[in-house]
Amino acid sequence: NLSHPSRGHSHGDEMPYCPKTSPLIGGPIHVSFPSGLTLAEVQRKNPLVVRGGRYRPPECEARHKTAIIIPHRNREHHLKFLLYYLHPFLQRQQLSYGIYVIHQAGNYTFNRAKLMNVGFREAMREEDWDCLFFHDVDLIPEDDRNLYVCDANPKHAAIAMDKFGYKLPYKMYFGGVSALSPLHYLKMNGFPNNYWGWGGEDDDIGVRVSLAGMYISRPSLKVGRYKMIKHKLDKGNDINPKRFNMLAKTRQTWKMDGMNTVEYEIVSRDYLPLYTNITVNIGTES
Ligand code: UPG
Repeated sequence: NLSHPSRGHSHGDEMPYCPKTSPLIGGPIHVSFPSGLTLAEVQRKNPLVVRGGRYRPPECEARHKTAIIIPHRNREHHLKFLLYYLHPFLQRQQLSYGIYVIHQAGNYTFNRAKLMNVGFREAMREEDWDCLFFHDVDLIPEDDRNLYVCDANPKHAAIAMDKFGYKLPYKMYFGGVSALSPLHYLKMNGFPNNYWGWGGEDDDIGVRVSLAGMYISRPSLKVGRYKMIKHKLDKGNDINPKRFNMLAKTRQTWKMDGMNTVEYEIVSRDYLPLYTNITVNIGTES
């Protein structure tokens, strides 16, 4: 018997679990960036997505509950394309999911990793997610066999990006898109809070994985493919000149800086039709 009692949501009392492999998965996806695309159009194409960007498969009980955490500021144009591709992608994988955009308030230097810590705490406050995907706004997955579920170890999903010739640039690379279970995340004390500006934080996170006694898992090169929406370095995200010095000290700092020390103020939480937007004041470099 594959069915189990309803957990009090709108589905019928007895729903079978979704199959282990979704029959809706089709493999490679042709990614292009249609001009004139609007969020209203994305909404129209995803009628089953509900308030806050939540979805559960209508025909079966999902085996996995995944939250997507997107660090964001001034990239509305990229966000629109990501939502356009990601909603149908996740639906074809028959996941129960929610999309969170963590928007840094103000004009102070951007801090991607700290925004991820905010996203982790705020998403887990709402729901018992079993996997969190930390997802750059400008990376579009190109194959829906790249499953947005967690592995036994932290997973680096963006193994093959077009900008690196669809190869891993170096063995410890952990940037772009990664997936951790709540246990993985807490075991490594989350992500660092003190990388302001561009660079280094993704390598620090990769080092934390191994310092916490875990490994990096990855999908195959064939499946973990991503197209990056081309962009220049953003205003307010200058290259962090301290990144090499900081990286050399991760072993000494990871337990003292991370999820156990993150401080921030929520400015607003908006349950929009295609995603939950959390605008947050993360302060400035101390
Ligand atoms: N971002 C914004 N607004 C900004 C700056 C950054 O939304 O003003 C977000 C956005 O999600 C973006 C991500 O931060 O995708 C990373 O910044 P980006 O300037 O796009 O860096 P890239 O050089 O494209 O990305 C690589 C890695 C990334 C890592 C970064 C710095 O893919 O994961 O964070 O290098 O190490």
